[in-house]
Amino acid sequence: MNHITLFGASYSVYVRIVRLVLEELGIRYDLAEIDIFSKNGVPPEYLKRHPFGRIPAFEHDGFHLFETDAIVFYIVERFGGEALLPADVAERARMRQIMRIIDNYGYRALVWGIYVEETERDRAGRLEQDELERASMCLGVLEDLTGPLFLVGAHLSLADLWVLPMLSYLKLAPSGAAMLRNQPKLSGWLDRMHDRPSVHATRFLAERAAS
Ligand SMILES: N[C@@H](CCC(=O)N[C@@H](CS)C(=O)NCC(=O)O)C(=O)O
Repeated sequence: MNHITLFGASYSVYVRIVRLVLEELGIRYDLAEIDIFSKNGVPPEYLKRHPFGRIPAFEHDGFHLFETDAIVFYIVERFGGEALLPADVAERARMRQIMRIIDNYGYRALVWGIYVEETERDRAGRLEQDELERASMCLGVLEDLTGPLFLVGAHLSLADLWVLPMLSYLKLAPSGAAMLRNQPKLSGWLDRMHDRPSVHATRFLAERAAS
């Protein structure tokens, strides 16, 4: 297997997606902390790993990658993690749909629009109606797609590991927690996911502080 290094920060939702996959598959790795939000900006050395200055970046035995989707599929295919991909074609398509919904519509609305604004910019109780509606619409879409056991089908899939970090932050924000209470399938799923060792092992500092 040799050596895996994940570059990023333990507070990052995208870094956590990759960590969850590694933890679920029992793969050892090192996390090299890179703070792209430091007052000095993205460390210039890091731009060689990720020219767009985002996290995570990844290295396995001299093979370099960035972009979470590419990293995760490399890990799954290289290290025999196919159990995280539903066998059924329709379920696999649903998994990818949920992953892209959370990337394209969820990340900005839920993490930046609600969590960061309320908990880091002190806007709890002062968000505009359209900010709340954007997030709540996205949660409603996910609620409709959520299955009875996991987000998709009868087994854990990449969809669960993609959505978990963002909803974990959302739940720490007062408006986010209130929105989740209106989505019973999604909040039941989130509670069950928090019992998994991989989820516990990768908890955000803010979650540990809140517990
Ligand atoms: N498309 C990238 C997105 C990664 C991403 O946005 N990561 C966040 C941290 S969770 C980041 O680097 N944000 C910095 C920024 O928005 O400038 C991927 O899938 O890896």
